[in-house]
Amino acid sequence: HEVDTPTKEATFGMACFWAPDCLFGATPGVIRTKVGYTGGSKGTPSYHNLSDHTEAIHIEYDPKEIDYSTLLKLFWENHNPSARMKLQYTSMIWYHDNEQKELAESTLKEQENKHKLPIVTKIAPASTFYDAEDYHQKYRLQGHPWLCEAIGMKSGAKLKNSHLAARLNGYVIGCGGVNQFNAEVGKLGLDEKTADYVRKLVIKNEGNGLTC
Ligand code: MHO
Repeated sequence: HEVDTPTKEATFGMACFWAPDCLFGATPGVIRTKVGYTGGSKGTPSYHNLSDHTEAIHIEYDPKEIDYSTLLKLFWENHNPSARMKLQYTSMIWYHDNEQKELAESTLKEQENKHKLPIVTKIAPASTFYDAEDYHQKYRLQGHPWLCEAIGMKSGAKLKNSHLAARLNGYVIGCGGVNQFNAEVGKLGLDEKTADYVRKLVIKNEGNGLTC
């Protein structure tokens, strides 16, 4: 089941991009996610040759269902903005408009008041986003070949642009939790066997937190 609705974009750097792909993928109001590289000045980065780019999550969200402040809250709560990491894993907010810029700046100030350690997060305008290799897209979902086959998405390219794949990529590691899964499963258009397969994983992994 795919969703065709007007969306807005959000882009964050939160260290290894597999984890936020799961987190945001299972967040209500998020329509699609993809992982990639951005923020640098040199063209065509790849996983083994990032040059001056950073791993990033790109989110398409429905502004009628979720606002940017909620996405920012998830951003701050789900990585360590004080960790001094190499550029590949640095904490970043790339804003897409002035409203996002202002919200990012005001939440950064809040974080500075809350944390003892300095916040290293940088805020910058969004620039070219280079999609990561297909094998990085919906990485946790790709760890379940039977499930990918069952939803007819064996290729990373299909997974990358799919609402259903974004959701399942979160659910397989327990993001969203079983109550949300049960409330939403009817809309996802899964057959019974596939729904049961995913539900078992949500129950098993709920509360485990994000893994990378
Ligand atoms: N833990 C993973 C990180 C990969 S991430 C997409 C690894 O060590 O390969 O950077």
